[in-house]
Amino acid sequence: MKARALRVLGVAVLLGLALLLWWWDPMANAPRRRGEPTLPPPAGAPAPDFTFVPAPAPQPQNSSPPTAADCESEAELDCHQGDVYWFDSCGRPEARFERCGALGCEDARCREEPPPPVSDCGSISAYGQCSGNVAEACIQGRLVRFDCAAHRQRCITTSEGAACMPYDEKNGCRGDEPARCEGDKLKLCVDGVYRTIDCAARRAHCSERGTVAQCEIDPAVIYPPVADLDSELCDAQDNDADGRIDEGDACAEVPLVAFIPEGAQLVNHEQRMQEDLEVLNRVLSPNKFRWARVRKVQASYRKFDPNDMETAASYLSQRESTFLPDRAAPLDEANDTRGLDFYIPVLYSEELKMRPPKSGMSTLPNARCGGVRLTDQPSPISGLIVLSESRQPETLAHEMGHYLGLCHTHEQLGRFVVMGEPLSECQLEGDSICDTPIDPGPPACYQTEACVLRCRDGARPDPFNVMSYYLGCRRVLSLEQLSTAARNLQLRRGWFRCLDPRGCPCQPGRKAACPQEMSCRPSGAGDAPWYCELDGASLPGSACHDSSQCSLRAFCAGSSQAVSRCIRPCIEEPDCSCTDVGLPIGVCREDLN
Ligand SMILES: [Ca+2]
Ligand SMILES: [Ca+2]
Repeated sequence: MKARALRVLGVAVLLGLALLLWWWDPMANAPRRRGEPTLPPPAGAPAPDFTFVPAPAPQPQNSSPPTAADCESEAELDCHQGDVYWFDSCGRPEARFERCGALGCEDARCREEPPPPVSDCGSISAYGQCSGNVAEACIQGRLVRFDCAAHRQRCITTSEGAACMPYDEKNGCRGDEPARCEGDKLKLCVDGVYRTIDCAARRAHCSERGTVAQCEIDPAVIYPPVADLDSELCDAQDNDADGRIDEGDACAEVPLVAFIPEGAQLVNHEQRMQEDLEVLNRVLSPNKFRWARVRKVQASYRKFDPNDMETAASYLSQRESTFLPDRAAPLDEANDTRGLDFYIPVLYSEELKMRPPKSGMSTLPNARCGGVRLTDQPSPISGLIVLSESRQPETLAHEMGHYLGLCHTHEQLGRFVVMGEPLSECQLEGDSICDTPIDPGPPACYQTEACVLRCRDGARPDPFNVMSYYLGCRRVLSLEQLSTAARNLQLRRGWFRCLDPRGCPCQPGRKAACPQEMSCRPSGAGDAPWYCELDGASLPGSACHDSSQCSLRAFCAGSSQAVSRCIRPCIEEPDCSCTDVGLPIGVCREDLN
């Protein structure tokens, strides 16, 4: 039953691959990659002149720290050691601007009054709410108001709660706009910005019924089989049906590396780090995590800008790894200098540069949570968890949930799913996890007393779930959440060595040429080497712009007569008949039209 559930989940992942770059119509003008020679057609080739369209040239992800060369002096005012200070644009404190005394400093100003008592938060939670363009949230027991308009921003209720966000003339939205179709593209308002999902990339079309718009499967399409999961996961279940639970090294300890910015003011840090770890190990048991290393990083990470997430994830994911010791910054000679062959980076910042402030953030594995892909954009392999000083003891466990592919329990994932996929009802709503109760979210529910919720529509969410936003109550994951996390941990372990694609050469004709959810792709024309790269959102047979969009073993190739498509190299499997299109390898005829 469990294997079947996992298979269904796998199908959800793979069918959920869709894609689309909203500014580009793939059928109209699939661009050719620059400078690639056209191969001569062999005699009898049905579609001559095919050439590869590789993903952007493989290169190690950013392995040097962002430079501090262009730090501008007196870029902004912010709090520092209880007073207001000038900071340069790299986040380093400079001269004191104002002394705040006993009242202390908040949001770049001296506080005018003593903080209100805990009860002043009333029904407003840490999730917060927007009152016009004022964001209100309960931060560490105090009601905090941010006038977004004063910073020329708007207040948007995101999946992380009320947040000040920049105006976006082109793609901004409020959140209550219904989804709609534009040709084969589905337009959704996600966290205040329109997002486009290309139904065609999922071999589906966009369908509007009344006020509901969604991608809908084309019944004629036969999907390539989904690779079965056959290995043991650390989830308290017997995944490979050999009568033993979590055998072998399924539950091997997971190394965490803590990164501490130079000069960071972290109160009681060592003790809090141990507390973070203890809660993490309780919540994700039987998985075990340990602090493998603690490393210093540049001071600019003291106040973490969420816009830097991808760059920081790339750098910190490789900083302590085996394969880049010479290219990464020199390791500390006095300590173990050998790289780790897998770890999860955790950055301890003083605060996240968001209004209202958040206690942590994390990247998702291949842009998925609950098995559902949330964007068509290719996703990097690297990932990062960032924690701030305002975190709760369970924040690391919550962010680890995201890092291992779990959404909030109040998420609405159904809108990203392709209708007609073989999914159960419960996978089409909420967090796409069947054993977590429907959660309308903190704006619709409040705690009448500690951890007792009352929701407007009578729903009964679990306030104890770590992936909820009911702070102060969170302490468990459901069994299915645990399985999803364990599976994503296994995926991330597999991907890790391919952080540098050149560390991941592959042979395209082999069935399991790459770690799961990665595909073997050409780095250029002719006999250029092939490397394993993370799957994108496009199914085999759909139009593509470059190989980073393709999935299920496919790469992107096209010719002067045929639009570029995601095409699989042929191997023996039921839905693939080999044909020669003049590439160095045979391809599946089924993917050509
Ligand atoms: Ca087993
Ligand atoms: Ca297991």
